[in-house]
Amino acid sequence: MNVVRREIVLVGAPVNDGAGQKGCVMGPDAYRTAGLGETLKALGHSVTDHGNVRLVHPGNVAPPNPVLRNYETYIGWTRALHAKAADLGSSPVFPIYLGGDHSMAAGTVSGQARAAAAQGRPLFVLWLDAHSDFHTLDSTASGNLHGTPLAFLCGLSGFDDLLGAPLEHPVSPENVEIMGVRSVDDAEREMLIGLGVGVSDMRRIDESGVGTLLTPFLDRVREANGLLHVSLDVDFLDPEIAPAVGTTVPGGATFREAHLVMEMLHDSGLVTSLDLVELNPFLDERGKTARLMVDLTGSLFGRRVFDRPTRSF
Ligand code: 6HN
Ligand code: MN
Ligand code: MN
Ligand code: MN
Repeated sequence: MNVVRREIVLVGAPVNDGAGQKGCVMGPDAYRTAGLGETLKALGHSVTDHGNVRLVHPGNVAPPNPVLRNYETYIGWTRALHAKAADLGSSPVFPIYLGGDHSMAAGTVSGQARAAAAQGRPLFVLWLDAHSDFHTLDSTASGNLHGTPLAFLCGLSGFDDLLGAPLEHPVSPENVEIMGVRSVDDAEREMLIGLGVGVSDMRRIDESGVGTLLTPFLDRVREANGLLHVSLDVDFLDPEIAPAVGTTVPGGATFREAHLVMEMLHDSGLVTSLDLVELNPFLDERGKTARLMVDLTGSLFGRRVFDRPTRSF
């Protein structure tokens, strides 16, 4: 089976203000250094690096909750990345957003959702993460805004400052699947259940296997003629294989579970945009995590051991 040649665009999003620790700002360059572009080209794709998106500071905006950290830069990054993603989503390219902490997804996914709506197609989101990132600006206790983007994207209230108006094209909660979670706060759990967001936590993955859980979601995307955005948080992976993240939680996806997800996503042909988030190169061990993330991206773009059966009987 031949790999479908994609026109890939790399977009750096050196966002760090949503995380509790410094270091994600170096993420985009770590992916470049680890050979992301070369890996994708070797698979037969074309790759163009658009460089890094620049933050446009929105000016003074009073935070609705005193616990929020760096509220104004969350607004600035969301607007800048929303505009970039809405633009890229309206062309036939495949954008890969190189983070940057997960707060960047408020911009990338809302921009992709705008572009999807313009094509009359629903956007589905696969959120691969140890956390659900489903806090509102009221419910967050840490004040770290990387814990909030998925609630914003699903249209929960209180986020109107981000784009300066209510979110026009929220992602429908039933079109979201969160996989790999093992750390959910009480307030998040109630909202996830109330809205019917799909959650495959690690316990379900242990019992059923990632493949069994992923298949029905991909079937739904296909039946709805949807577009699929994948948001891959480094902490989806077990910290033993991916230490370079500030929010490690034990018991994450194994090397093979993660590759199988990527391989199945590739074979589905449904994925149209990707975030690689939360890589903190300052915490890495000689580039190990950055290289694994590049490798996983390679699987998403068609790398396989054999491209056809070795025998016909
Ligand atoms: N991430 N639920 C915790 C909080 O601070 O709200 C952790 C959030 C982690 C966010 O990993 O992208
Ligand atoms: Mn996350
Ligand atoms: Mn996480
Ligand atoms: Mn939380």
